[in-house]
Amino acid sequence: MRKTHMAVLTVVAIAVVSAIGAVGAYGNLASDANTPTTTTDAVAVYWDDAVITVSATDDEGVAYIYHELDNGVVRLHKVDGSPRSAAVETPLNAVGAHVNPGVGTHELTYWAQDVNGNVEAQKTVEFEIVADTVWPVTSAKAVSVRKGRTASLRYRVADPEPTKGTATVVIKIKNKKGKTVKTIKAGSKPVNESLTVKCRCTFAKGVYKYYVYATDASGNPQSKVGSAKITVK
Ligand SMILES: [Ca+2]
Ligand SMILES: [Ca+2]
Repeated sequence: MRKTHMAVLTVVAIAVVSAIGAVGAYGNLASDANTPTTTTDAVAVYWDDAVITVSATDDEGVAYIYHELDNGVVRLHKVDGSPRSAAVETPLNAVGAHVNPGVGTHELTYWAQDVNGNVEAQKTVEFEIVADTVWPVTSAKAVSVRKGRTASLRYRVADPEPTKGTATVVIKIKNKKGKTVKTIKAGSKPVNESLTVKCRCTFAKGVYKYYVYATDASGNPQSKVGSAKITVK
C-alpha cells in the first residue's frame, strides 16, 4: 500500500514541474492583458473591387484575425504558429475565397485575438467601390490637306466620371465607297481633352471620312463613333 502511495506522489510532482516549465516558455503568459493591435491598408475609394489586408500584432502571439463586411457574417482567420504579427487579405467568404463587395459604400469591421485569449476592441473602416460602366463618345473635326502632305486630325474622346482617364484609340480613314484606306492605331490617350494625330495623306485627291473608335480603360467601347471629313486637294 505504501509503495503505491509514493508512486502517485512522484507523478504529481513531475506534473507540477512540467506545468511550470510550460509557463516559463510563454514568458509572462499569466499576466498578459494586452490585446493585439490590428490595422488595415484600406483606402477611401477602389476601382471595381477591393482587397484589404488586415494586419495584427501582439507581443505574445496572434491567434485569430476576425473580419466582418457590412455587418454580415463574422469570418475567422486562424493564425498558425502564434507569430507576433500576422495578416490576412479580406473580405473572405466561408471557404476563405475573396468576395467582391460590389459597387457602393462598404464597412469592414476587424479585430484580433492573442494566444492568451485577449480580444481587441472592434474597429471599422469605410470604403467605396466605383466602376466605369459608361461607354465613351468620340467626336472629330474636319480637315483639308494637300495630297502627300501631313494632316493633323483633331478629335476628342468624351468619357464621363467615374473614368479611369484613358482610352485606346483607333482611327479609320474611309473613301466615299466606305472602303478603309488607312488605319491609325493611336494607342492609349487621355479622355476629355483635345487630341491630334498626324496622318500623311498619300491617297488620291478627293473627299474621305475618318472615324474615331475608342475603348475606355474599363473596356467599354464607344457608343457613338465620331467622324469628320478629310479633303485631299
Ligand atoms: Ca497580448
Ligand atoms: Ca467610361
